[in-house]
Amino acid sequence: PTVTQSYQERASLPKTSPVASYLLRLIAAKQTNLCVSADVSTTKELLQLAEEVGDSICMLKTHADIINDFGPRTIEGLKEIAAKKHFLVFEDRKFGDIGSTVQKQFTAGPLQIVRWANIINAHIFPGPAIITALSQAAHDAVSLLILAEMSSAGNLMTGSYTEQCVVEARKNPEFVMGFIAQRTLNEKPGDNFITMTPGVQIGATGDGLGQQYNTPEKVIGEAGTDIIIVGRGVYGAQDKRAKAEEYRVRAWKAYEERVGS
Ligand code: 5IU
Repeated sequence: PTVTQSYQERASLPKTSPVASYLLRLIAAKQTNLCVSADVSTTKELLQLAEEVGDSICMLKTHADIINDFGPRTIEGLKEIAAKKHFLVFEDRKFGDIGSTVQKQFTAGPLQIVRWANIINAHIFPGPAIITALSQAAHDAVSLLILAEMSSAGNLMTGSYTEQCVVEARKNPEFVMGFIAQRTLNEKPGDNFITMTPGVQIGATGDGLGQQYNTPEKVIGEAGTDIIIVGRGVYGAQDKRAKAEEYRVRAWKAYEERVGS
């Protein structure tokens, strides 16, 4: 299965979504399986962080709705830095409503997510039409992650719920690039979903508000996931560039050891 295959090999497997293929090639070229979660509150901080860590990441994760002054300047700035530094932008909006409403949340309002995000995510608790609705409102350069597991203590996304996420993903491999989960969910031959894992920090076990942390070695090496998502571990550091590099090197080494390269 995919845990022993390189990112490069996986990029050209059949039924891989176009955005997934692009991301896998980008990861291989930049040698980074690190995504930084930019949970900052102003456009200035967001763009500064993107510049600082841009060379070390394959993806920047945003929460556009926590940026006080989010607007055209944020969008243009993000797009420019992402193009210059070669990373994708993932808006962690976690859609979770009926199809008609998520289409509006995705394309309209003050955030206009469809205009700037390469990757979005959704819960499937409203039923599978959420996937169809988002895919209809999207264009070719957008791909979806299904929220299959969470990192927070006592969360309810387990067992048959998680399994159902995989079932729905397999029905839509052109649009669904993978999962947010704590372990790889590629179980059947032919599965080539990308798993991205939040709840990663070196030297901390939690945040006192439910968050639970693992190390890059644990999630990439042992749990077989593809990308670590790190927020406070990076943006909370004095030297964010150096910290991002530290996470990149550790997560990349864990990947190389896992695939045996
Ligand atoms: N995030 C999680 N856990 C999850 C999901 C999303 O932490 O299961 I789904 C988000 C929340 C935050 C980032 O934006 O990932 C992690 O930030 P820290 O590394 O600062 O804990």
